[in-house]
Amino acid sequence: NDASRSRLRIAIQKSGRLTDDTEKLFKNCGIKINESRDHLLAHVENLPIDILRVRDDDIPGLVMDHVVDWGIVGQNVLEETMMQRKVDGMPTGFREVMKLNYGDCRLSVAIPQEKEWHGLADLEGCKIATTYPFLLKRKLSEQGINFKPVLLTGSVEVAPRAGLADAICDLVCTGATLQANGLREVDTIYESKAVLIGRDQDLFPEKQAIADLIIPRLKGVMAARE
Ligand code: PRT
Ligand code: ZN
Repeated sequence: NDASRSRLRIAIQKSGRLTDDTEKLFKNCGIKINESRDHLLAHVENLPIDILRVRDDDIPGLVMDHVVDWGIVGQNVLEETMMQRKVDGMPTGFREVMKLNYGDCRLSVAIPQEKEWHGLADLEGCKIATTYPFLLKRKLSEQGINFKPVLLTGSVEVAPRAGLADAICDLVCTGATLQANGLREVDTIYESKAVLIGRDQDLFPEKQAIADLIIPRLKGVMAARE
């Protein structure tokens, strides 16, 4: 239909750690989102842009399946989803439009405070709780280390205390969560920030024109905040 040809559709996180920074960035670029966060689809009034509010985990797939033109997501989620989709035989194509200057965090291995640590080889044969089994496996395989993934999508940091795992591999920002749970960070396996990605296909000319208008504004706003 007409809107799908002429309005640039961007998927952003509905509610979470990337939402405020994304909305602030858009606002500073003159992209005015008036609808509240409860609306799945928000029409930008002053520009031909539609904003789709979804869970961050769904964003890479929406771009790779060509359901939206652009998406903003953490590189951690992007990489993990890509590896999962390869295994599932699903499309994994996308283009990086630009890296963004927020959402910084690292995916780290942490172990109980009192445990000894000599290096990643200590993880051989261990149970490791994580939301990111593919990123963890990629890193540990490089070093020839075998482990048993324990998949948790939340409360990963309580797994060792609950007797579910020997170690965890989770996102860390300040380290306060690890500390509060008696864990210590011993190795960083991936560094992440938010990224703007687009579908791996040329946009319709009307949409390309919107992209060409927005990209310099995004770069300008980020440069001003450095
Ligand atoms: O509901 P939805 O699925 O959309 O959200 P979500 O709960 O899966 O994701 P959310 O909002 O927690 O995170 C979105 C993205 O923000 C992540 O994929 C990362 O790219 C990025 N990000 C940046 C972080 C953090 N910083 C972060 N600190 N994501 C998670 N955390 C967690 C961390 O795992 C720990 O449990 O925040 C907690 C506090 O961290 P500390 O170290 O500061 O204590
Ligand atoms: Zn999520």
